[in-house]
Amino acid sequence: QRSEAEFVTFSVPSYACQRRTTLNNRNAVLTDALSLLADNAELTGDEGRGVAFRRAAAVLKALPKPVTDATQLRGLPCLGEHSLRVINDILEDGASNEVESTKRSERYKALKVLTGVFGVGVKTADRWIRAGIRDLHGLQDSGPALNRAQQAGLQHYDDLNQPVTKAEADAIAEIVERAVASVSPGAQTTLIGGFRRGKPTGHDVDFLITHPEEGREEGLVPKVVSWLESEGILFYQKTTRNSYLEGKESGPGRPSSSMDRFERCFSIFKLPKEEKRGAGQTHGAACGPEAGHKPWRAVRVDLVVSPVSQFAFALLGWTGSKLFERELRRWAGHEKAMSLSSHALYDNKQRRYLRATSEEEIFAHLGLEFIPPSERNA
Ligand code: DGT
Ligand code: MG
Repeated sequence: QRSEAEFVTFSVPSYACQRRTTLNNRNAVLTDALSLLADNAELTGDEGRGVAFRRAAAVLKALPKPVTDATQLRGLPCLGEHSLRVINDILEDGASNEVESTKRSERYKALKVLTGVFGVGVKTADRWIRAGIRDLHGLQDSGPALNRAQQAGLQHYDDLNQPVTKAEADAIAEIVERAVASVSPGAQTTLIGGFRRGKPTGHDVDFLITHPEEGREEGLVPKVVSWLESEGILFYQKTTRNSYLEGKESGPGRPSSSMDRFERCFSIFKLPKEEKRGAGQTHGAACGPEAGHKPWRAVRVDLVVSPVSQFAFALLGWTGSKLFERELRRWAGHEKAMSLSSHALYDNKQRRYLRATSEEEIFAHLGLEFIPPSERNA
């Protein structure tokens, strides 16, 4: 019989943005299970339940030690009945029936595969499944009209579902920096998203571009895109223009939730394969199974352009993790009566915008201790 006193008990604050969450997750078995249930909830349109599982997983990610006994979790925030049941099952039996049967379910598998196609969201996948399409072969054969993004996604499904490494992200950063420098000298490019948080891999590579002179960043995306196109680097791109000011004119003066209105480009790069990228040494006959294949690999790249006056907000908003962002906005709204977006911070009581030129200042406005990117891995 072990007594409770032998167990470490944990204590964590309830908002993820109040916690330091590194990539060193000591409870991956538990958080993987909860993340899978979150995925499943989101794939079936139950966003509320998805967030609940994500919050529970994030609490476990912040713990300094592996959980060995459910009594250690007493008093922890965000662990609802359902999450606790799953955690208990895994601690006691090594697995959760709910997680295992979800993983095996035809619907989950089909939703995972179909939403794994670039350009396919939950609604589209759901419609296809109801039409009897279960996998990529089904998709190819039965041929529902695919848009340009989805065609690109299907064509390079394997490439786009193979994690991007940090080395590949750095190679892409070099290309993007070269493009930006040639179309707008003085403009600055910052690696954002998961790679800024120190992740070793990602599903895409995200960049934030700005120019130190306000206004000079306007129209930058189309110029960068033309440069990349002339170099034959783009396989696919879709540019959306900045609509922040238009939104402000037609609507109320404050930023609306998480909707983003930056000039933005969703793209797929043709990244030369490593042996072609390196010091110029090619291996000739040693190319093996890759011989005769395309000499590049498809990588998803997101470019976002922000005016320098909004840069700190854009940087904070695009560094993630997604849950960390969501929690920042929830904290701002519920605890501070403020509205935070990737463009601005509005104080609802003072009825004014709070300026900031660094992430540190935004945390200070929000009454939060500064959390560096490497500790935002909630
Ligand atoms: P990854 O790419 O899967 O390794 O992980 P992340 O964290 O880079 O995730 P990603 O690339 O989907 O997005 C990067 C961050 O940018 C994410 O944490 C939240 C933010 N973000 C992504 N898409 C949007 C958007 O449409 N609007 C806003 N406001 N933020 C976004
Ligand atoms: Mg990313």
